[in-house]
Amino acid sequence: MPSSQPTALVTGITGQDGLYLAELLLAKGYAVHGVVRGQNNPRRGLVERLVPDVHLHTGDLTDMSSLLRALRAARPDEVYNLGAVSYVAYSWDNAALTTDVTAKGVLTMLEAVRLHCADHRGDDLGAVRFYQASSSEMFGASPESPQHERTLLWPRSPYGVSKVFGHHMTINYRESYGMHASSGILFNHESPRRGEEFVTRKVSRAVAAISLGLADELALGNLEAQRDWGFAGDYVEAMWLMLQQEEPDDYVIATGETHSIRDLVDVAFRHVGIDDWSGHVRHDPALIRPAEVDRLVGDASKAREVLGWKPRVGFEELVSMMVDADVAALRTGW
Ligand code: NAP
Ligand code: G4F
Repeated sequence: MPSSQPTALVTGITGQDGLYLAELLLAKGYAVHGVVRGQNNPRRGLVERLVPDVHLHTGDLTDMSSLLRALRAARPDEVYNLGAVSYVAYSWDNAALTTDVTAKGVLTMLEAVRLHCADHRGDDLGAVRFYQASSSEMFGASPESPQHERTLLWPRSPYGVSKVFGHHMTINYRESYGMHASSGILFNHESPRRGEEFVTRKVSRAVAAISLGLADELALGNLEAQRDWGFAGDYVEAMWLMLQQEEPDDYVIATGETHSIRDLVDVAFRHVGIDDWSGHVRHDPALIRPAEVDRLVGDASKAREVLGWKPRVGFEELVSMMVDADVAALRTGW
């Protein structure tokens, strides 16, 4: 960490994790820069409202020169590559786009950092530390449980395959060029800022609406899949900790507990006083995925031992927090 004010550049700043990470870094005294894609991006205003001190740059992970410009303007000590097409179900219908952004975009960003260091940082590849947002989706159908850093990767979707590419490319840049490049293999993490396409937020939003008499039904796909769900605010702290280590490395970040979608629905409905929710939930076969990841549960002992990281928010607290936030938002007509 330099003695002057540290600087970070974050791709995916408009997403759930980007916002929590920006808040964390600002609180730690960083100058924070973010990459926002597209013209008139509707989420740009959200970033400007929630984290007004962040400096925004227009850029896209598929556009190398835009990333080089952002790097030159920010001169970061740390780059957090959070940008991705991140919705697994969408990745089957848009497999080529997912590959361009979620897979090749990682290579483009790594290469942009390498070129930036060569041209503007005295060829010092250690001048910029790099974090890659890898995913437990990479484990997919792996028979091992719980999953750890050396578990076989067996992705089950174009998204998962793309994340495996980005993960190995990050390791390869570390091994080939000595870059300080770390990869966080994060299990599902959620919050009131989670996109409404993901199951936790879809459930919290619908349960809140049903409890207020604004809706009656929630359509869901596979209720039996199991996920290791944590709180996004806890997980961005792990990202930061990885880049504070002397040596770059890969870490699983997880709670070590797994719950089914059925458990999630049950906890959410019980939180608003509805014990028998069977009449409110409809099974929609269209929401079943071409290939499912049946069960994820992570072993984060390495992160606990090396980073001193552990999750603070438990499953029931997380679900209650999300339902309460959606009730409050719906009450104010948001
Ligand atoms: P998210 O809310 O979906 O945010 C994704 C971000 O990527 C958004 O800011 C989005 O911008 C940006 N993006 C999409 N296409 C881009 C492009 N072509 N160029 C630049 N940026 C682009 O995801 P999240 O939950 O915050 O997750 C952050 C990262 O962690 C992602 O890489 C995700 O795959 C990974 N991850 C997430 C979890 C989880 O459970 N949340 C677990 C493991 C790994 P727009 O707002 O403009 O769309
Ligand atoms: O909430 P999900 O869409 O998250 P998924 O597929 O686990 O992916 C998320 O976590 C990954 C980490 O493991 C990230 F890398 C990724 O970017 C993303 O953030 O679905 C969770 C489970 C699946 O098994 C799905 O089949 O919920 C099941 N599900 C059942 N009904 C549903 C629905 N998922 C969604 N989104 N919508 C449903 O109606």
